[in-house]
Amino acid sequence: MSRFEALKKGDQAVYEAVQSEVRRQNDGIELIASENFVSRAVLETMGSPLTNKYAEGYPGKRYYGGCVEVDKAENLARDRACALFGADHANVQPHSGSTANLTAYFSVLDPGDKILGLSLAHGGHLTHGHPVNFSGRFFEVVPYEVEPGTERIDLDRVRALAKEHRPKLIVAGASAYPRVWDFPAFRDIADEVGALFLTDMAHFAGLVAGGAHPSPVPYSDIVTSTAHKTLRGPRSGFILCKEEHAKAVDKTNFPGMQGGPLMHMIAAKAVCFGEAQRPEFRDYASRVVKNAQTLAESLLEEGFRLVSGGTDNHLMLVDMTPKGISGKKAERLLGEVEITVNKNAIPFDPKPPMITSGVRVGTPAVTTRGMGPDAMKRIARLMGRTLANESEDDTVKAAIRAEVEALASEFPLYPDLVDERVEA
Ligand code: DSN
Repeated sequence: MSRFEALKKGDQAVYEAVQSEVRRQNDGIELIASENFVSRAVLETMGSPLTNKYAEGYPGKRYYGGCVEVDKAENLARDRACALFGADHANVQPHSGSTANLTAYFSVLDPGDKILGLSLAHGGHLTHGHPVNFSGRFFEVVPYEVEPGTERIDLDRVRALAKEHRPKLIVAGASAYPRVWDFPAFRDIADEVGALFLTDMAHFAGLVAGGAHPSPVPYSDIVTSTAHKTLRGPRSGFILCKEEHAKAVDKTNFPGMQGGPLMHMIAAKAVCFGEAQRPEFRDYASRVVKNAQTLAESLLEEGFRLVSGGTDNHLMLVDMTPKGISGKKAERLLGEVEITVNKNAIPFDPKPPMITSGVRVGTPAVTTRGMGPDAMKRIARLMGRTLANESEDDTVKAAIRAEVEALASEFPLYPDLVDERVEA
C-alpha cells in the first residue's frame, strides 16, 4: 500500500491528520475495549472503488444497473456471516451497530412497545433504551441493572421485571459488562412472558466467532452486531435472524431505514467474516480472553478495584475510587503517556457520566498486535505508575511514555504507512 501519496499531493491538511493518527496508533497502547486494528486486506477493501457504487436493494434485486460485482461481494458477506455464526439469515447492510439496532427494533416492534434492556449506567448500550436515544424515545423502556455487591446480572431479577412489565422484546448485550451472558436463561425468560429475545453481540462477536464466548445465535430471535470490535472488521453493523424475521429485517433496513448500502464496507465485511472463519482467528479470540484475565490480575496487584472482581471476556471496568481519582482524570493521565482508555461509569456510580469513577479497558487491539501475558503485566505496571500520586510530574510522564513507545515498537502495527519524511 502507498503512503497516501495521492492524498499528500491533493490535500496536505488531511494527509497530515492521517499521518499523525497512524503514528498515534503505531506508538501508543490501545486499550479501548471497542477498538481493534483491521487487517491490510480489510483496509484495502474499504479504500476500494466499490465506494463509488449505488446499489439500493439486495443482490439480484437492485434499483440500479451495474451491480453484478457488488452483488458478488454482498452475497459473500451474507453467506460467510451465516456460516460463521450458524445463522438462518444475515443482513450485512447496516452502516453501524446503532442502525442495526434501529432496524431490528422496527422489524418486530411498533412505536410505544415495551423493551427490557440493560441500563447504560450499568454497562448497557445507548441504543438499548436510553431516554436520550431513539430507542428510549420511540419505545417504552424498562431497564434492568446489575446487583449491588456482585455487580452481575441476577436472572431472577430480570425474570421478575419481565413478569411485572410484560415487554414485547428483551435485549441482552452490553458495552461495559465483563461477564459472560446466559443466553439459554434469557430465552427461557422471554418464552415465559411471550417476549421476543434480541442479543446485541457487538462487543463479543469476535469471541463468539472464535469460540471463546457462548453464542447467542441459537437462542435469540435476532442478533445485532458491529463488525469492528472483537470481530476486527470494518466500522459497520450487521444483523442475523431466524428465517421467520428475515423478510421484516430486510424490508425494514431497506427501504425502511437506510438508502444506498456502502458496498466497499460490505465487501470489507465479507473479508472480515472470511478471516474470522480461519483457525488463526480462534487462536486470536482465546488470546484476547487470556490477555484480559492476565491484565485483570495484574491490575488487581497494582491496587485497582475491578467491577465484579475480574473478567470473563475481553474487557474490564477499573474503579478508580481506591486511587482517589476520577475516570476522567485517569483517562487524561493515561492518554498523556499514550495509553488510550475511555472513562466509563461503574454501576451505582456517584459521579456524573462526563466524570465517572471508572475507566473501561480491553485487550482486542493489543492482542491483534501480538502482545501476550508478559506485555499485559508490563501494561498494568505502567498504568499503576502513571496513576500514582506523583504522576503529574512531567519527568515521570516522559519516562513512562518512553517505556510505552518501547513496548509498542516491539509489536509493529503499520510501520510502512508512516512517511518518515513528515515530522511527527
Ligand atoms: N460505542 C461503542 C463502545 O465503545 O462500546 C458501543 O456502545
